[in-house]
Amino acid sequence: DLSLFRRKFRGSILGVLTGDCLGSPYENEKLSSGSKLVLQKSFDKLEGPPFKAPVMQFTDDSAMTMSLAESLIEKKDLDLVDLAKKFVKSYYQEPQRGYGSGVVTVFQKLRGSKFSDVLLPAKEQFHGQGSFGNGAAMRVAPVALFCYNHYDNLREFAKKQSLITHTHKIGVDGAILQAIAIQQSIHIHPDDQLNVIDFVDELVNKMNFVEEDEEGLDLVEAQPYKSQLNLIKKLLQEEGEENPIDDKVIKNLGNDISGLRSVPTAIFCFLRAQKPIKGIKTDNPFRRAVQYAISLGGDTDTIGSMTGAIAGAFYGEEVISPNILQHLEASTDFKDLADDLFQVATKM
Ligand code: 8NA
Ligand code: MG
Ligand code: MG
Ligand code: MG
Repeated sequence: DLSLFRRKFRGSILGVLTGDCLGSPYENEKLSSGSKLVLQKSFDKLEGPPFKAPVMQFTDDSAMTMSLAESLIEKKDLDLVDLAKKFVKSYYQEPQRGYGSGVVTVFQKLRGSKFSDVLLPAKEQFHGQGSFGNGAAMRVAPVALFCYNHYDNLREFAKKQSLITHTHKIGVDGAILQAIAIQQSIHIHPDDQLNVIDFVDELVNKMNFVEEDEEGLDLVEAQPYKSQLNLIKKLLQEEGEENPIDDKVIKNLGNDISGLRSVPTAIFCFLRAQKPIKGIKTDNPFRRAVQYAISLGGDTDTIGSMTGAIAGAFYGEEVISPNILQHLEASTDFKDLADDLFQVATKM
């Protein structure tokens, strides 16, 4: 059913934008119960009757997603030199979009070396360790969509697009995991009852191979994402509506700028929001997921955005309030990008 896939493509890309724009005002906060109420009210207001207000700006998460989508559409393939050029061009046009402090060095070196080796600057980050930030994961949605019917390509493309900025195993595997989660969501019909434990088990199986395939650095945990996914399962089995243990979720899964302590959190938020969550008053499961992700605090724009990408891919665009979209910067451009990506991906 192609029209369902088209709606899922739009849902995922607009999900990136929604979580980013709505999450960024809370970046680095630990939300008190008062702030959580403010968050609830701001969602209510945005969803309600149209009103005049300046649009909410997107940040690096959506900017880099846009570059990746544009490159895939234009080249009908993953072209790392073109992608590096698009990332750099977009950064220098709008450097104020809240980029990570490390990644800016990569952009400077890429431009300074005239893109002679697009993989070198990222390798030099953090004394040769590479970045473990969530920056490669936060932008990966277009790869998941482009490769929605080709699992091997998805793994390879998710990894390669990471290497322009993130070479640390944690940074790369976070992007692969986020791409796989989006792809799984695309292939489940939104009217079917989602078995959240099966969803995680499938991720565990796939990440088992991903993490086995690669030589680890000196990580305490040999398969750290697999461990976090097993924690997700435990938390899902423990949590009831009356007992959302936010502190426990934050402590176990994390809410920071590293891939390891943000990608699994986004997946958890999507799955947890299948059921009501105390303090989050909405019947809309997409909103519930994104609002919950933001309410956990920390890297709110990025975790909100990654949650939105997965949830949007599952439910499709109709679950995202058009009233909210009207308040988001460039939302029609992002919708058009999703359509162009759909055109290209369905011809592959
Ligand atoms: P990045 O590659 O610059 O990584 C982000 C940060 O993580 C770096 O600045 C370092 O502090 C730290 N880091 C990453 N790898 C290592 C390492 N190997 N050793 C020591 N420290 C390391 O940026 P990114 O593209 O991964 O972006 C990640 C996040 O930063 C995103 O949320 C993005 O929006 C951005 N950001 C976050 C904040 C925030 O404070 N939450 C603020 C502005 C921007
Ligand atoms: Mg951001
Ligand atoms: Mg930011
Ligand atoms: Mg962020």
